[in-house]
Amino acid sequence: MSEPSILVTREAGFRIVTLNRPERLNAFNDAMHEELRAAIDEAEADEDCRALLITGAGRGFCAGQDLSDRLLKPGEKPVPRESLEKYYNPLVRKLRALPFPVVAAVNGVAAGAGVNIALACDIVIAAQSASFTQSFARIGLVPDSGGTYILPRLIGDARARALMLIAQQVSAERAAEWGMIWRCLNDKDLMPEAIRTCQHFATAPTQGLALIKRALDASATNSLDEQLDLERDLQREAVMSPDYAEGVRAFMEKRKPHFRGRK
Ligand code: T3D
Repeated sequence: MSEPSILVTREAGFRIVTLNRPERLNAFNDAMHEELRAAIDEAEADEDCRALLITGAGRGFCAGQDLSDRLLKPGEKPVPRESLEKYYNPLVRKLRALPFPVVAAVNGVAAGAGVNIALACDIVIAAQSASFTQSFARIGLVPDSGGTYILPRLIGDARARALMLIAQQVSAERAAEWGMIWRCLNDKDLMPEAIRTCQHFATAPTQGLALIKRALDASATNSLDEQLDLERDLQREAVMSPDYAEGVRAFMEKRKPHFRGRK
């Protein structure tokens, strides 16, 4: 039997999903997409799951689409590819909409869709040896998986435009300096810190965090007026949650809160 392309570890309150095609720097083929989708759907269906950690096996995080699946034989005509519609777009939409935080622990090289999938996660932490390459222009493609939307919003148009048109590699350190990712850490500190972050989320007010994700996602296109209305609506929901009541009670009693999470 062949190795699974996705490994899932269940921890208390969160799951670790490892992209597992290290010989291809964890590039996506259809089977890996299917397995990742199933792993994320299962995490979403489990009310005890309050955070997801995505990382890669071996020296890479993810090299985007497996190009060996795209090699045409001499004389063969290109065929339309539905990979964005079928896999990459639903994946990015799902990561943004999950009702709990998603942490990307970028352990090594990330290229193509691999970069933009990491950037679609809520918290991106990278090892010092990791790098990010919008490699699409090297092979005549357009950056996808939300990259042309998310990257300029993170680092501004000038840097995003150059990175995408020149397809130059960016080190994890530079990415952190530019605000493209949350943190760059020594390689040995990456997984412990990513796990600590998920452990924090595993006891956090998850429903409130899900509302924060919704507010931030909407802010990219809303006017201030629309955003104020949205904050009002989301806050109305948050105020009614048992976690808010518990948060206030714990604050007044000077103790740690016991949040219910997704239940
Ligand atoms: O068609 C559609 O569905 C459209 C959708 C597209 C979405 C996309 O993601 S397009 C972008 C695809 N990805 C790339 O263009 C990146 C290709 N990879 C690279 O540029 C480099 O490998 C890296 C910059 C990521 C890393 O370079 P380096 O020097 O550290 O490693 P390497 O030696 O190039 O790669 C190591 C092995 O992984 C190597 O195999 P080998 O020679 O040891 O047998 C290499 O061929 C393999 N590999 C790396 N990336 C891919 C890959 N094999 C297949 N597909 C890959 N994307």
